[in-house]
Amino acid sequence: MRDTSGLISVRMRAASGARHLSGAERLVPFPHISTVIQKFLDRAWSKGLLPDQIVLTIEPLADRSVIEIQALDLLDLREEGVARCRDAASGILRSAGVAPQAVLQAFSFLDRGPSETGGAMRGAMVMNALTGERLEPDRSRGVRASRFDWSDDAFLSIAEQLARLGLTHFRTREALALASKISFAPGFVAELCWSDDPGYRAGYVASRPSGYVRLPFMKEEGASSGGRAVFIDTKQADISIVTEYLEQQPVIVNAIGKCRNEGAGAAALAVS
Ligand code: WAQ
Ligand code: MG
Repeated sequence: MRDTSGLISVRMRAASGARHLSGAERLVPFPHISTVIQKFLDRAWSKGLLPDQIVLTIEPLADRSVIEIQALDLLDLREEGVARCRDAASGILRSAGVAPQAVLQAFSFLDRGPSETGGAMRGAMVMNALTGERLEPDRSRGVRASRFDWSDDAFLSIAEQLARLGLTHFRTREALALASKISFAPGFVAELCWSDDPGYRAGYVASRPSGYVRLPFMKEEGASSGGRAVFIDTKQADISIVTEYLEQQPVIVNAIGKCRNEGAGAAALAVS
């Protein structure tokens, strides 16, 4: 049994006015905090957008027990073009049990910027998987998944496995840990995500049957829209239970799943 006592949640968010620019999460022992903070500050200033506020939160977990999970399997689906990537994503979401109408709603919100002001949100939309209704109480902020990280061993293994597939960007490693935590949420059905960073076009869909399916072109070059939609089965869990798990439950991803790639046209393999 790993000793997870004494872990500290370190979080960063950077904003310009009301606009969310970037954020990051770690769960580390005390001696690592200063290194983590330095990396977070580098990131907050590295985007070419000058934040006018950076909020750092350093919060010991106290006595809340930590759940250890295995990462989702990852499929790097080398589909070409936005239309084909989005078709593949929609198909996988529908196979996982998201109603077609809810899939369309999610794409339309992420395309126009899901926050009330039309920009990116700090957190995720939480949607009813059958109706597409948005459930999160604050539609500008969304629900931010927090208090999760890779274990040191799992981080080294996943970095190596992803590098074999040519996936060396920190975003992929972070998104896989985040999606893995989210996939254990009560009532979880599926997730859709792409970055709000105009220079980063890749995104993913995740579900228990498909694992994490990475798609290289979820939006056009230069588009600054993006975000996350988490689809839940409201018969199994209501929004308050889901939110509590996503925000509060400490999760360490201590084992990796299988990582592989497939060429264009192989979306059906993701769900078979
Ligand atoms: N919890 C909930 N939602 C979040 C969180 C979080 N911890 N962090 C970010 N979001 C939401 C928020 O609305 C952001 O605007 C949006 O997701 C995108 O965040 O395999 O980098 O950090 O290479 O820009 C996909 C990885 C990258 C594909 C996703 O997201 C790959 C990414 P970003
Ligand atoms: Mg971003």
